[in-house]
Amino acid sequence: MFSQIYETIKKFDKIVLARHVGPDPDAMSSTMALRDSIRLTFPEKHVYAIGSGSQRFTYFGHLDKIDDVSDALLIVLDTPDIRRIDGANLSDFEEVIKIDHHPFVDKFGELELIDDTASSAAELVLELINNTPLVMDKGVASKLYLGIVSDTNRFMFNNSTSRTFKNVSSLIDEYQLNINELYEPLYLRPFNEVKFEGYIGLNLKITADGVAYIKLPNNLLEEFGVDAASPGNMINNFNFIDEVLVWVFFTEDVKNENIRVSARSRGPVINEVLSHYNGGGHKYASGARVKTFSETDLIINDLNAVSRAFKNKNEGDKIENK
Ligand SMILES: [Mn+2]
Repeated sequence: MFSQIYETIKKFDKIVLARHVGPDPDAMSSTMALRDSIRLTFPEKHVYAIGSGSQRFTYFGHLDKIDDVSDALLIVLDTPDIRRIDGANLSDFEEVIKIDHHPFVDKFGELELIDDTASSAAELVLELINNTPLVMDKGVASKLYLGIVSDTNRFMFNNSTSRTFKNVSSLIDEYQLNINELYEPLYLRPFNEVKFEGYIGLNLKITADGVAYIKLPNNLLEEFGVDAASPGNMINNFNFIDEVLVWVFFTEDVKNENIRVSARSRGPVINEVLSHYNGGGHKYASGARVKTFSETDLIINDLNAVSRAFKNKNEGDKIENK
């Protein structure tokens, strides 16, 4: 698969890289790093990383604009479903490649490198570069490192395996990465975000089934001077709360006229629940979008049900093991 992808990249003069809407560091990292690597390998090619920009991720580099995509190859990264591709219309392209680590949703590429045991799309790009003549430099290596760190939540999620550690170890070694320097742009944040996180901690509600939730209307975001993406970016900081198995933030997004749903779990599988609400993602880290806050009560109910089932099963297992 690696060499097939490489051969296809080699064939095209114009290459566009896209990722999912509402980008996260892995989406940014994997597209920007692969773009830079293709440019380093084939300086004569025209390579573009597209999608809506985000002020938070400028340290990954600049996004590109392209109007005419005729005869171009599209590479979609970190995105399992067609409807979440940001800024690219599949039928406009000559050929499409998918590189992804989410559970399979839509088939849309002639070539699809899908591995949901990989920690991140960045890790797959790293392996693609390592197994083909594609070129890496310190800039590419730094970007990939940040994508992996972010999608594994600093190697805490169970998608970090010995494979991830081996990949990262050789990356640090070979490119002499100063990882402390790299963390600063990724994790530095303004004080108002910390205060907002404090507000969430003070106001989370926890159901009898171990589901923690909070509804965050726009006026609250304005009061704290944060945006609709902020809660989703701090949700991993609410892991390992004794009383909580599943936690979910509902954030009003006035720009897109919907409610962003971000959910995490440390046991119950939650992506199936969210797939019923225009969402999806990983087993223990998923998101969705709904139209109104009233729909969020249905999501809480459904999450209660999977959390309850998980608890009951665990209790059952414990009794059987006695
Ligand atoms: Mn990812």
